[in-house]
Amino acid sequence: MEWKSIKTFREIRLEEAEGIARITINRPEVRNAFTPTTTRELSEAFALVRELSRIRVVLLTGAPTPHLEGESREEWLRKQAFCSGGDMHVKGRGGYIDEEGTPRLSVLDVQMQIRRLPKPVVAMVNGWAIGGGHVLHVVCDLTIAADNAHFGQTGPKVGSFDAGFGSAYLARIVGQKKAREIWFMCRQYTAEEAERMGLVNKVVPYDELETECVAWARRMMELSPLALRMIKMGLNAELDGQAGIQQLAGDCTALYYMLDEAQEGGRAFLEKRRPNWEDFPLVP
Ligand code: 2NE
Repeated sequence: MEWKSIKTFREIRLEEAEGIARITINRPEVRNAFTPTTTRELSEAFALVRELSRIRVVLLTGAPTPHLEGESREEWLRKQAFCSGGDMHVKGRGGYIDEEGTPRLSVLDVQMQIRRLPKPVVAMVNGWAIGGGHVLHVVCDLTIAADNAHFGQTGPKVGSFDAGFGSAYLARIVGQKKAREIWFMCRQYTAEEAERMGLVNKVVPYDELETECVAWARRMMELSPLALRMIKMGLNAELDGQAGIQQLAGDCTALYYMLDEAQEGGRAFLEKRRPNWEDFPLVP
């Protein structure tokens, strides 16, 4: 893939190729932990890819560390990270402190954006997916993991937790007992274990990760974008209460506006006449 930058950021990269966007958290020196700057940039990137109609699928991943001299492949693989959650260096009272000194938990907004994005988002998990980084892959529509990846929550060990999507939605994926184990024990799980519990869709060798994700993206791009969008919103609506129904209903309204029946209502108002619904019989 010939990835081309869409926009330059400080802590992430946003690129595109052949209708696929690739968003990369680019802080490999701290296992791709996020700061308020990272989450602000992620929000901007997801907003941008939402607007770009040529983008049909989004991949989310972490930047690799450079190879150090004398470092074996195993040592290097062990370091690679998708995301290790909030940056503990900037965690203060009330959240993660931004450059102006304001505490923020804006990763929750990023989670919501991923769930609401009307396009599939694939977590391309190239290593550690830990803490808030684990939650990021959980909220993606699909997860493809490299065989070096490890998964887990650390919150109760480091003075944090995510009782929202990070717990409740996790339980919908792996079941209540397993979700409670993941949070109450704070253990790490291999990619193989994660696949067995339904937490990831597929595990592949590290070197094949991007090829596999691109193949999945291309497969989805052969299918109806609107059908995928409505399925995503329907799957969310079942879990998200009235907010989920509102999202699905919004998409239904957009579809309704494309019908002559809806046009007739608007036209009749502007022409100061009664609308004529006779031409639009309901199908059974
Ligand atoms: C990810 C993990 C398991 C990797 O272990 P290892 O042994 O491969 O690396 P190491 O030596 O721990 O880390 C390498 C460097 O990255 C930094 C470390 O401090 C270290 O820096 P140096 O000593 O080389 O200078 N680093 C790694 N993760 C970091 C982080 N999250 N923040 C700042 N620096 C980090 C291992 O590193 C690990 O367990 N990391 C911590 C994971 C964690 O507890 N994350 C926060 C969870 S809470 C959260 O994310 C959250 C939430 O619960 C609710 C809402 C929002 C966020």
